[in-house]
Amino acid sequence: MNLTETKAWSAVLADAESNRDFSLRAAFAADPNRAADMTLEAAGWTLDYSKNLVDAKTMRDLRAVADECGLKDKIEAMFNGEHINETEDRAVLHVALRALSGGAVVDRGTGEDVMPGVRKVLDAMANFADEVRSGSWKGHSGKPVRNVVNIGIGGSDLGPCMATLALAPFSQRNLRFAFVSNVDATHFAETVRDMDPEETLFLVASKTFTTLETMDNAKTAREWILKHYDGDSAAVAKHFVAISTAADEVAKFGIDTANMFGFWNWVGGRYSLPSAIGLSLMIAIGPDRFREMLGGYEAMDRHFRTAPLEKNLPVTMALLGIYYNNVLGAQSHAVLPYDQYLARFPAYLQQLDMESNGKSVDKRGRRVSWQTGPIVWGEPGTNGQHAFYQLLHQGTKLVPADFIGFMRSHNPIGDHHVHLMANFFAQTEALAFGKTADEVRAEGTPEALVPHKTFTGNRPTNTLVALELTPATFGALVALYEHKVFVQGALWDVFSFDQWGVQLGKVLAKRIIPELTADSPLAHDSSTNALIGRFRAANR
Ligand code: G6Q
Repeated sequence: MNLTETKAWSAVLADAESNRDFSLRAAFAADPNRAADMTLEAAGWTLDYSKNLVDAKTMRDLRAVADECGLKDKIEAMFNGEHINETEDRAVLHVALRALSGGAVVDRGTGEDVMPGVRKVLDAMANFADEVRSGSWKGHSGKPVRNVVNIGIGGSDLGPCMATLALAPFSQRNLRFAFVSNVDATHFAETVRDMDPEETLFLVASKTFTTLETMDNAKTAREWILKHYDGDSAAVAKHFVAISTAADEVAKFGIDTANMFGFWNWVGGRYSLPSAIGLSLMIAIGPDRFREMLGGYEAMDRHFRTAPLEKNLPVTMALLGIYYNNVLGAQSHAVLPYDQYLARFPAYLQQLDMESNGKSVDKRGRRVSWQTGPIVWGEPGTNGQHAFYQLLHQGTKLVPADFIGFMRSHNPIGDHHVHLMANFFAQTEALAFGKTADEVRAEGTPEALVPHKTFTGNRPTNTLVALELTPATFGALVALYEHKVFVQGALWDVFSFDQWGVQLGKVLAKRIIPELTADSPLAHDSSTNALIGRFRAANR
């Protein structure tokens, strides 16, 4: 059942109708407990959702929609290892990667408890990470590693890249971490430009080990190493490890499968940061901190699975998003972290959310008549304030936004953190309450300027705060968004764990590759033919 088929959905629509003139100013004035009543806690995080365009009744009705859609059962189906990724016939068990304090987690398709494998890989990663960190893992010429370069793309890049930056305060600073993803050779060339091959370790991260971009970059990296060592192929084993589910492909590439860290087809790429795909992060912060991160993930998983819907952070954020997306017509959702360490978090979320819920057929393959996933975007504060916040404050679009901040800074220098957080608090206040024309006039503003200086307010935000950005709060934050995406996909009745939409472009690119270097006649449309012709002419 999708959200529009529930009885409660008509109540939600009726709420929106009767709340047409909803005003955050009026709602806060009428109810001194609004903020307290609309604040939730879980896994080190506080969510204040009081600055949203909803009242208690709308929230109740939204929760009723979730109930009618069988959300609780759907959550259980995921945690219980059922094959909820039906189009690929797979379990969706990224939650098992961090279920370290519990017992067995069984893949219902194979009947296998996945936890022994999870623990085994985690231990192998820890041993390897310790060797690299201590300098006992040596390159082919006997030098310890100084540069760790992850080669991967999409889910095999965005998570570790984002997380290695996010947890930099906990990382071993004599090691340098870099991420090469783009098939554009510039990415590789510029990344290794100042690196000494003898001190460089490549982690080739690819679930399938067949991805074009990753294989191109990995081959180029291998050539770069071999060139340095005059073709001595024994160097490969010392400068390359693989992270993959495909041992045969890894062996074909020439990496010793003893240096391979496995994961499983029940881990989706964009959910794979807590698997071996997080090896670069583990090398950066060490196995203990990595386990603290998994603990944070697990705390949010437990909360998601057990907390009643009205106290449930991922569920609440998902329902609010649905209200804006499906009722009030918002097309996008902004994520605005007020922490430089989370600079790549919006990019990471773009994949998590848009690849999961950017679908337009329901689980039975019928075209949906309701909106699905929003466009997710954002930048770290305060940079965004000096760029696109104008539109957030005075534009014609409804853009619900999540503001994410920390009470304490890892770099308590001068007044920076006070200034940062003053902006953080000021923005959601300004967005919610605006400034009326009368208030502008009362400042003596000339009448002609009054409309330009008026702020309508009523622009909805969530505020998410934690004491500090730590491995645990970081893990909990990622899990919070994973589960938010899950809830939305469940109510939209789409398959959130496949990504068929990325295939067509890949297939067409494979067809065009030989055409770019040949002179054969072209049989595309006239636009594509002409563009390819231009490329051929420039590269003759
Ligand atoms: C993520 C997607 C996708 C995937 C990349 C890389 O959920 O499946 O982004 O992670 O295409 O795939 P490989 O890890 O197989 O190289």
